[in-house]
Amino acid sequence: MGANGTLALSITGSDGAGKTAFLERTLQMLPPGTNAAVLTADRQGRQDARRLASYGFPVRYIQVPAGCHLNASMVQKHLAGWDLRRLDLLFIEIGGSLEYPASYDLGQDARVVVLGVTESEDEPLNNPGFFRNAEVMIVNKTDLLPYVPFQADFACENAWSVCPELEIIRTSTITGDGFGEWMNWLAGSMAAKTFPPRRMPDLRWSLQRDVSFERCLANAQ
Ligand SMILES: Nc1nc2c(ncn2[C@@H]2O[C@H](COP(=O)(O)OP(=O)(O)OP(=O)(O)O)[C@@H](O)[C@H]2O)c(=O)[nH]1
Ligand SMILES: [Mg+2]
Repeated sequence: MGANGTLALSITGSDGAGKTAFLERTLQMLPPGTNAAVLTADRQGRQDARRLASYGFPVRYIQVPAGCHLNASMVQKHLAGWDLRRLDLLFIEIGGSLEYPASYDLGQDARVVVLGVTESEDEPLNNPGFFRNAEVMIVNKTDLLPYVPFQADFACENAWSVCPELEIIRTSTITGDGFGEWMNWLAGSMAAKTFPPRRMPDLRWSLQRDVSFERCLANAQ
């Protein structure tokens, strides 16, 4: 696993797509000794953070006030006190109720978008912000495919029309299907981060473009 770099991944997708369940299984499958941490961002409700905290990794909740967008300042503020030089992996779950334009830069290395098979195949066209600029799409809840009319191939075509380079992995957090492929992607991406040598997640450019957290909070009050 990465000994010299923090891989920061954002996890987006609609409400209920299975982002937290996906992260739970991922945390369970991480090789022993992996230093991982999780941020969960939402308007309200710490439930996801509580669920994720039971896997032995540090978890923090970012409450995004009404009228504010999640931004790199908020992420940075919630990293305070964590030794990022020792961190292999940072996951940022972005609640489905938060707007997520493709232009958002939270300082992450890669964007992962989760699409549940209980959603529409048109989701990539209806909500392109989640999919454009993403590296990986997780088609989740594949255990339900025999019971829902969802056409996975059609959803993939729609996603590729928005983001041609998108890598697509089909998973079920219930059966564990696809998690071998996902964990391989993760291991490869972590290994790629070991060169160049470990650096802090680069928030500089993101921070310059953000409205500051404090100003946003003040406006929201
Ligand atoms: N059948 C099935 N259900 C799943 C799967 N993954 C998640 N679920 C269920 O889908 C529901 C929503 O899962 P969550 O992980 O809370 O979804 P989320 O995307 O984190 O939702 P928000 O944080 O509210 O945006 C829960 O009841 C999960 O148990 C899956 O692979 N198969
Ligand atoms: Mg969640």
